[in-house]
Amino acid sequence: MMSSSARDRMDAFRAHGFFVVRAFLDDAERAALRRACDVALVDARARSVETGHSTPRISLLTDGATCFQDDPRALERIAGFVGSGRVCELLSGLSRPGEEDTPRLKDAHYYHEQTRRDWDGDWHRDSQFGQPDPEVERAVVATTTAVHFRVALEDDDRLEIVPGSHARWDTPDELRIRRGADRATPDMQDAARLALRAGDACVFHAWSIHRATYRRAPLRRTIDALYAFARPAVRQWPSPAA
Ligand SMILES: O=C(O)CCC(=O)C(=O)O
Repeated sequence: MMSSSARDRMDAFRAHGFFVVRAFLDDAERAALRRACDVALVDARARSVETGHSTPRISLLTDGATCFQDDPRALERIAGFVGSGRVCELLSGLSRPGEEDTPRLKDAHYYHEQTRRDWDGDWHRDSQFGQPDPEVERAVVATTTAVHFRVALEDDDRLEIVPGSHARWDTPDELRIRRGADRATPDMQDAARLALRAGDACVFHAWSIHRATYRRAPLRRTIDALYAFARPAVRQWPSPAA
C-alpha cells in the first residue's frame, strides 16, 4: 500500500507539477555528494572561461569522461545516486497511462553560482527545445512526461515555476512570453518561487513553465537529474541499397 506521503507527493505532482521533500539528504550525505559534484565543477572552471562560470549548469554525465578523469570515484557516487532505488521511488507513479513506469535517465547537471555577472533566465517549458512548431510541442506536452529530480546541496531559491502549467497549454500571455522577445521578464503571472534548503529534494515536471535567475552570490550547488517516461522512439534505418 502507498504511504500517505507518497500519495501526497503524487497528488501535489498532479495538481501543481512539483513537490518538495524536505531534508532528503542528511548533512553527511549532502557533503559527500557536494564533494563529488565539485570535482567536476572545479575541472570545468579550470578548462573553460565560459562553462562553469557564465553557464547555468555543467553536465555531470555527458562530460564525465573528462571531468572525472582524476577522480572516477566521484562519478561513481553521482551515477549511483541518480540511479538509486531511493531516488527512483520518488519518481514512481508519475508517468501517464501508456508511458513506461520506469524512468529513463537522460542526464545529470550541476547548477552553480555565477562567477562574472548576474542575469535572468528565460521562461520556458523544456518541451519547446527542438520544437519550432508550438502545435507539435502542444501534443508533446499533452501526451508525455519528463521530470527533473534535484537536491539542493546549498540553500537554493533560484527556481520559479507556474504551478499547474504542466497539465494545460499556455495562456496567450504565457505563450507570448516564452516564445516572444521578452522571455526573461519578471512579469510572469502566478509564478511561484521554490525555496529549497540544503538537503531538500524537489521533483518538477519538465514541461511546466519555469525559469531561474542566476546570481554570483550566494553559492549555488544543486544537482539535477532529468528523466523521461515516454517510450523511446524506434529509429527506422533505411535499408541498405541492394
Ligand atoms: O534551476 C534552474 O537553474 C533552471 C532549470 C531549468 O530551467 C531547466 O533545467 O530547464
